[in-house]
Amino acid sequence: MNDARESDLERSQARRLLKAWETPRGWRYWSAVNNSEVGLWYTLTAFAFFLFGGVLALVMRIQLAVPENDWLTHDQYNQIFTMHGSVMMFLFAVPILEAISIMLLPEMLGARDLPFPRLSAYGYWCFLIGGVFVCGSLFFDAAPRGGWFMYPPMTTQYQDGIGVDVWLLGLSFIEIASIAAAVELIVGVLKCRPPGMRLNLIPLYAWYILVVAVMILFAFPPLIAGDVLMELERAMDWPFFDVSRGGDPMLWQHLFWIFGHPEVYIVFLPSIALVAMMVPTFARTPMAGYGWIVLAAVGTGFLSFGLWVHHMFTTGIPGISIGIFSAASEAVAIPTGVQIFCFIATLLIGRVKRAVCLQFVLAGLATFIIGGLTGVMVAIAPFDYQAHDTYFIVGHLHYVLVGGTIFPIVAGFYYYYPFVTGKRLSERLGNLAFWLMLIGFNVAFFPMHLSGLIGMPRRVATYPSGMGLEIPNIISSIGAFVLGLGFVVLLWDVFRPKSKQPLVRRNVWDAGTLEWSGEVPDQPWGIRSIPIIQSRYPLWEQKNLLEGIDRGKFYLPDAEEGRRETLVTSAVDAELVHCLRVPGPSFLPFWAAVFTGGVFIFSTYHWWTAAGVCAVMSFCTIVTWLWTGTAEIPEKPTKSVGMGQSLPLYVSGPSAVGWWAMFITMLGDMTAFMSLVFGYFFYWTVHEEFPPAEWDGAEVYGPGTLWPMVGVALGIMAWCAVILARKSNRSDRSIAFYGAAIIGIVCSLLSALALFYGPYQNGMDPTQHVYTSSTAVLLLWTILHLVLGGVMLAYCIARRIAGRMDRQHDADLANVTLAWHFIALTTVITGATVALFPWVA
Ligand code: HEM
Ligand SMILES: [Cu+2]
Repeated sequence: MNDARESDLERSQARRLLKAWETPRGWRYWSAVNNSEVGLWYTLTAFAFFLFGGVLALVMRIQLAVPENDWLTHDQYNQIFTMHGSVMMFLFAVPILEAISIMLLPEMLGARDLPFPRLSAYGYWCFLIGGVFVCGSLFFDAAPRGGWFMYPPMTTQYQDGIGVDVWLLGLSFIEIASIAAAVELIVGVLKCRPPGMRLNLIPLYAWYILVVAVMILFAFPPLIAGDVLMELERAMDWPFFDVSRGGDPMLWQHLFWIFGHPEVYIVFLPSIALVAMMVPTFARTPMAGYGWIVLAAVGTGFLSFGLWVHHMFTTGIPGISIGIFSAASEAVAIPTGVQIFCFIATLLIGRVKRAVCLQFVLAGLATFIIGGLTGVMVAIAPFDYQAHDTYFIVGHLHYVLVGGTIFPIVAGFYYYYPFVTGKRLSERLGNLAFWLMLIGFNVAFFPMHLSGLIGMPRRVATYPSGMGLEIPNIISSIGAFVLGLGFVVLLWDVFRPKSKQPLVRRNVWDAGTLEWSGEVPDQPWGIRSIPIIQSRYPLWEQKNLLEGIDRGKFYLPDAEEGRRETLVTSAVDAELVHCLRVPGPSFLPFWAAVFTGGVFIFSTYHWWTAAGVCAVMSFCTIVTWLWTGTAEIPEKPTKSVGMGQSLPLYVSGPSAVGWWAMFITMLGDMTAFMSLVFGYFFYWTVHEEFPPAEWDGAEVYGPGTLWPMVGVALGIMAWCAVILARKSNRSDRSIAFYGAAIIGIVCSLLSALALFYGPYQNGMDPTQHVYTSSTAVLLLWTILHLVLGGVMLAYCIARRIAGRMDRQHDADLANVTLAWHFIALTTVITGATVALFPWVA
């Protein structure tokens, strides 16, 4: 081919590609689902919540500036600190890191998009709606007042109003969005890498995000389970935390901190991940100790699940637990130290270039280390007895959180600003913002350690004069405003007009990782063609890479059919598996989120009819979305993806990303369920007689043995029918398929009915005692899953009738079968727990 014809071809390919990936215009812009749009909205929204939380912090510091201040009432102050903590943790720290990942990860992996763009969009809209709802409550004097960890019985028996429900339902709704993003990110890292990018070549950021997303998957469900229990207690009077009926508030503390401690690392690790991308760039050398960092990140993730009891040292738990958890807490300093040493080593080996980003990175590491040291102090139980619930803790936690998340995120903000906008932030203003923030932060938070040691408790609206608390408090308040000023400078720098400033050149920082291969201004396709990767820093080490990418020399240079496509590769070696067609813009995720939000929001006010209507609407929207947007049968079995390769357009079972998403979701689901089971056995350990024969003079009835066992038997039959349906579909015996699927539906519904009938017939009263309520919650959970399993089967039947599923194209059925393995397991565990365990107990 001669040059002219070649460039003609390149141009028409690029035109088609652009058309396929075009961002919708006008009001349709909001139907976009592409990672660069959704990631950007997500980031900006999370940042807005940060500013809101920051303003609340300043309001608190005004109140606390002088002793015996009555500017705020105690009740207002309670709402404000609760909202500050909850907003910072749930609406800022976790979402912003997921947001940044949604935006950056595909670019780092040379993918056109994440595998489930509509899921990201759904997660975003859920986050926005839930966040506005939770924040809005503050303006109607309806905000939660129980602190960010909402301890019962205070929040179940001693607080009026709907504040606690706003917290439980609003935040559970947002946690679902967080889990959705986690699923997306795990599958993204494992399955959507460019060919050749084996696990040991992936950017460190992707490693960290993988670890964090897995942590979210196992940390959030226990909290959701706790939320379910507390909301059931508040709405239906099921006494999980009510001691007078055998409940125990300690279960909440366990579930909360099984989530709460990993949470600290969930927000810390992704920030460190940003640091791990910036350090090599500014040191101009690959990161030292890649393997060590990965091991340390994985190790931190594991260890962080074994530390939660250090938040409960003062609750009267046995000395042996205190000893074990105290030692484990100190141990986590080791992997954290390893990572920090690797960063410092890299900076020492390299030729460091000065930049505001790097200043923030270093400030973040130093601040985090100080917070880590006070952490080592409070992990020693006798010291914790003194410091617990004082301002020493407030000092400690902010050193960790601000050093571990805020400074690195601000650094990342400077670093990736040109990536997103094509413009640069000013180094001069950046320097000013840096010093204001660093000095302001230390002036604000260092004195809190002292006021805490003097004895100032946290969560108090004011303090008496004459105890030596005046000076540290006024200094703290001044520091807080200096810190705030630093953010004002940053905001000014972001919003000041930059139309005169020329666009930056491509790869402004001369970085080595793939996200910087993007053109300036950025093109919606992400990357012109997807290269083969052989190095951790391809832009430094692979010759002529950019030229090849731009000329469409690598994979997927074209969109012949006008569809959005990306590559799916194998999890370990990143060998090509299939060409995935990802869905384009749609308002369905938006409406699905609106209706799901309605369910949670109306439930807060106990408007059950409206909530029910929303539930039906959200179900219909989600089914439409799945029906039209997933597992579509392609017009041809394979397509050529460039470089002489041809790949299948449809796969099902473990090669399909949908299968992975289902598997991961079910792991999270199972974790929530196991937390409920944990609750049941926890109550067994705290009671001498469990189940009790009688309580308060009345007999206690359980669910009996017969009907739960019938339920389990029917559940297993349903599961067998599902497997049979899968087999029959594969061998194209359609009568057998329909028959088995219908039997599956009938059995699953009957099984649900049997699980309900046992307690009903025995006269079990869930409000009577924690035994009956914890039995009832397990049954309820299982019944809901069985019904859902039935609905999934009905969906498969409809798909086959409509010709959207057939013998080879059976991804839907493969995923439903996978879900059924988990549903069957849930049913068996529930049966064994509620019906058989009482015999041995
Ligand atoms: C912007 C500067 C900040 C200031 C001036 C500030 C100030 C405060 C103050 C004074 C309290 C104590 C309230 C009390 O016990 O009475 C507090 C609590 C808290 N802060 Fe901050 N904070 C800031 C940033 C952050 C950030 C970035 C995070 C998390 C990422 C955070 C998370 C928390 C949490 C979890 C609590 C505990 C709330 C509770 O006791 O329920 N803060 N903050
Ligand atoms: Cu902890």
